[in-house]
Amino acid sequence: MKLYDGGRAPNPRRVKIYLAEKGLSVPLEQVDLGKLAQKSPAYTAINPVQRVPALQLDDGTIITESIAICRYFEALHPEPPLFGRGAKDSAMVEMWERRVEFHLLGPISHVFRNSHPAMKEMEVPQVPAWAEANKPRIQEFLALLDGELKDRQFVTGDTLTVADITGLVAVDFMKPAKLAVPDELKNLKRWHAEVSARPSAQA
Ligand SMILES: N[C@@H](CCC(=O)N[C@@H](CS)C(=O)NCC(=O)O)C(=O)O
Repeated sequence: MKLYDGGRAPNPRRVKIYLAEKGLSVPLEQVDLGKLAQKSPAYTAINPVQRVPALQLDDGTIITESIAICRYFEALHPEPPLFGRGAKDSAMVEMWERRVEFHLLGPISHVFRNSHPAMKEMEVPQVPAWAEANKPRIQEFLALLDGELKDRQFVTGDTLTVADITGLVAVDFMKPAKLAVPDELKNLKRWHAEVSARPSAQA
């Protein structure tokens, strides 16, 4: 088995943090995004969508999409549960993971990909206006999340889940996207400091 990784890229980082939280280790193979290796014929044969991460199983099966990869490991290693336990809890984790992915990580990525000069060859065409359009959406969702975190330690309750992992990666990705969390969002800052202090955050 091996995981096709992309250095500091946010999506493979979600999987690496997840694996660290589970205490699992998987051999990594680097795909050099700086050299557009994800677009090479060799990698396109692995993932026709030309994105990382991708997990290759020993029988040759390829699983892509960060959450699909995490779910594969969750089924094999259910403890500690990072996708919730039981019908209601699992639905809440899924709901929050998708909210964080679609309303935070996605928009931050749009800003980064459409405004950063280093992304010129990867995001074709770059649309600076789309970067600008996403900025207020990010701030709106951060404020919403800050309100939720007033009474909860983690995004969905009192234990860490994949929703926190996606959230951590998203907030850390704000730095290269040249975005900042406003100082008044104290609950969000407290949560971010706490999740960042976990050894898994080093991934
Ligand atoms: N929905 C995918 C997103 C994967 C993705 O966008 N990966 C980025 C790195 S964070 C990538 O490979 N980008 C290369 C490109 O855009 O050419 C997931 O959840 O894994």
